[in-house]
Amino acid sequence: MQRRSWAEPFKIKVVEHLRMTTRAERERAIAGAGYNTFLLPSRDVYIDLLTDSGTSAMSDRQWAGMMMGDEAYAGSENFYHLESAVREFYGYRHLIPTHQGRGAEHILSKCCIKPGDSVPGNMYFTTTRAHQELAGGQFVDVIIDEAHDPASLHPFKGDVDLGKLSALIGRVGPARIPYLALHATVNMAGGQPISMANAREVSALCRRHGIRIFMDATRAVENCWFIREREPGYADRPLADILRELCSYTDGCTMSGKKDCLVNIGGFLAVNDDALAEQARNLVVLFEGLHTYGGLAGRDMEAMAIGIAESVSYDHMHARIGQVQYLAGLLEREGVPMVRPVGGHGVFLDARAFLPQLPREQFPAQALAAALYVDSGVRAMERGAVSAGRDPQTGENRYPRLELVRLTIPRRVYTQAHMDVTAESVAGLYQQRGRIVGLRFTYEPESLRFFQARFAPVEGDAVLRR
Ligand code: PLI
Repeated sequence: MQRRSWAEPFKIKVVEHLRMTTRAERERAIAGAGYNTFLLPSRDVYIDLLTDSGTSAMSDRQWAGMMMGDEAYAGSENFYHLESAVREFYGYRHLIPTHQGRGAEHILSKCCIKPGDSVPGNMYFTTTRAHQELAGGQFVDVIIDEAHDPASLHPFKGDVDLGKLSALIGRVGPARIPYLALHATVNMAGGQPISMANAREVSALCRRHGIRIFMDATRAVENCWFIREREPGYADRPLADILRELCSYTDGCTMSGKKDCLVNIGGFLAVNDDALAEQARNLVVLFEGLHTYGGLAGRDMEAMAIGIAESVSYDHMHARIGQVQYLAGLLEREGVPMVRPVGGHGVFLDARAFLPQLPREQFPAQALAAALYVDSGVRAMERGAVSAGRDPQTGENRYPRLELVRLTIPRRVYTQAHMDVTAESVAGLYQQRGRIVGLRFTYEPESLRFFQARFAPVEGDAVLRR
């Protein structure tokens, strides 16, 4: 069969110059950043794969929409545009804008969680769990076991384990479970999707017990692309239809608009319940801003409304996930260990298999991310024990089974050649993996420590020996 390449459904109108650095400059920069890629100034970064959050390139239509910002304090026209986009594409009745996803998580947690409650979810996310714990709740992981195994080829590794959920309901009783947090796709598992069948079954189980479901819809459209590709009965359905069906099994969502919605800032809470919406509006005015802007400028809401409509385009999503799969394919050919199947928003390197010589206490994923930066100026992110933090009860480090380095692909930003350079650097490091040195903490912040922690090599003064 003749090979047909995929390509982006856009062309480039504006370019942003990047600074190339030498290895000596990068060695100084990473030491200055305490071997934490979050602390690197972006001017020292060549290809920035730290995150896909807020790093998308907006379209000309979105930029035109920015000019239509109605910056009224109350009742901005752009709020109504966003409200109708959320109603049309996600199907929820009430929209409460927030400055970004964690603002929505904060308000939802405060509205619903009482001290001592259990909050089940298909794997934790850092900010989500932090807000659940801040409200006095305890996160309980109910994802299927396959999600914790980087080598499992399960097509929907984000699925909820109904047995684990039922056992929790039996143990604590439904009255102590304010809601289930359903992530679509599951970031910390490697961008793994949930299946529609699982969402349907989880919804039936929760409804039987009167437990609400709130979806983390941050990358739900990416999830819908996987449902279309992998789940029988969805191959010919528009992504917009699949999204509406997925949302119909839930009672609302928190959203970081900085991912699927293709904006640089913004988020929202959306719910169906009138009383909960009223409670949330009362809180949003305390923490974010008036309920018709939630900390956003009118122009930001307009860009998000347009971005939502663009995000459900099949051609957009096919190219977006196609680029992630392209990078994964290059690495796979070189035998680089990674989470499989490849997820929606990035390639997640399996740092334990990459660096078997480093014990968990030396944070292999943190060390690998730092070494990658030194080698090529590619910035990635640790998603392992540093991100997992300490158990609030025991104070001990949490060591999740997954110790990953995330190469996260911003939407509509980098070219295939950037992916080639990234793959060459990762593959080269894999061949010289014996030169990578473990790290120890020199400063450990109390909450969400991965953002600001500082480290030093456990021996010598380099994370990547020459
Ligand atoms: O960064 P925020 O506050 O807009 O959103 C928080 C957030 C919530 N849920 C999920 C699944 C996320 O991935 C998420 C943020 N993610 C970041 C920043 C990331 O780099 O993945």
